[in-house]
Amino acid sequence: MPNPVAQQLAISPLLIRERTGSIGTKEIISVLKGEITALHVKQAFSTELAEEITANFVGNPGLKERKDGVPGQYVGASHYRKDAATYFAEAENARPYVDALFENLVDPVRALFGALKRELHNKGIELRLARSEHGQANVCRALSWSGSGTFSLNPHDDVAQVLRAGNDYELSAVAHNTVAALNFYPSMPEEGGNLRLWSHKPTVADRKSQGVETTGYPYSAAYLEDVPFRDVQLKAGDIALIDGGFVHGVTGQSGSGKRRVLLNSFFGFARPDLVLWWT
Ligand SMILES: O=C(O)CCC(=O)C(=O)O
Ligand SMILES: [Fe+2]
Repeated sequence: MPNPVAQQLAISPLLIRERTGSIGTKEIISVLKGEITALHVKQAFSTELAEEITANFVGNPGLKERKDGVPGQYVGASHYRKDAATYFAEAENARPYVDALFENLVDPVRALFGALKRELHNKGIELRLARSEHGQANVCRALSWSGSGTFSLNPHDDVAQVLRAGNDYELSAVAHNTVAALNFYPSMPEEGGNLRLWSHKPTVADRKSQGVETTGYPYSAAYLEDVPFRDVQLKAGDIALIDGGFVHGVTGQSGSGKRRVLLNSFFGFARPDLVLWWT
């Protein structure tokens, strides 16, 4: 007999655009508006730039091990599970190390931010870094996941952490709109490390049922068992921009040499005339 109270998980179609070249502001805005789920731009920045940023990450004096339950190393600050005072103070302290990722280089994340800022300004919309009395967000953070097994970064969504950010964060308003996650990939392993996107955008009730209401991390294999997914096959020099409300994760990595390094930022509409950017 069918159980009327059994939760039926909703399937949302994945609209993924993939191409080679340079990223454009119009397509960034279409992810921001929720018109497409993901944009994968291959060879979006040069191998030379990718290698220099990777070397600056590996040798960075601000490189740290994550201690918040997500296995990985990082440079910069993450708002995940932090109150605003802690996050913005960390962002201020980490700024010299984030800047050191791009020493003597043209920072491709800041270049994209600048181009988007001009395009939105023409539409009467302000784009700026999230801030508080304690400081301002950085343009990006750099990450290298170290989970082992099926996933090097477990399946999760990026909205729960924003929804749960609390009233002292101006960015919590973005949780009601698309939370866009922007990833630049300076280094990729020989095999694996792909970005897996599942056809599912969890609701608050879904998260509660999985015990991940405040984190959106991690969703179990059992929960995702019947959900269709697609893998975005990444190479160094690629950019992936996704609607972070869809469950996503990073597949296991193999190969002897290169590690997987990404530059990540989040952004979204806090108001119809304001887009905030943070990490
Ligand atoms: O490493 C990736 O490709 C995805 C990163 C991610 O999902 C995150 O930082 O929330
Ligand atoms: Fe994510």
